[in-house]
Amino acid sequence: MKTVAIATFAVTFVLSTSFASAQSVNGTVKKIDAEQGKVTIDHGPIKKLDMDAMTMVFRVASPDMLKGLKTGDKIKFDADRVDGAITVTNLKK
Ligand SMILES: [Cu+2]
Repeated sequence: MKTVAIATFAVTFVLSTSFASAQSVNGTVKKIDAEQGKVTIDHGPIKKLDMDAMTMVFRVASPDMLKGLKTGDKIKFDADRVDGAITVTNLKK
């Protein structure tokens, strides 16, 4: 039965990773601070961070993520706690 157990684990792993990557949050860019590497986003609920919808400032993992972004843009993003700061780890328009 060992093979069955391994197969079950593999399926569970694939399902959980694809679920995690589908967890993008919808938001609207309210303000961009490229110098500080920060962006203010009016965002929907973020289950992972136990957060309701609100407008707040995020750090960005890389300043490059702010390039081509402007106030009013609708975005999809992922956020996580990095060194104690809520950080946008992935962002797309
Ligand atoms: Cu928030």
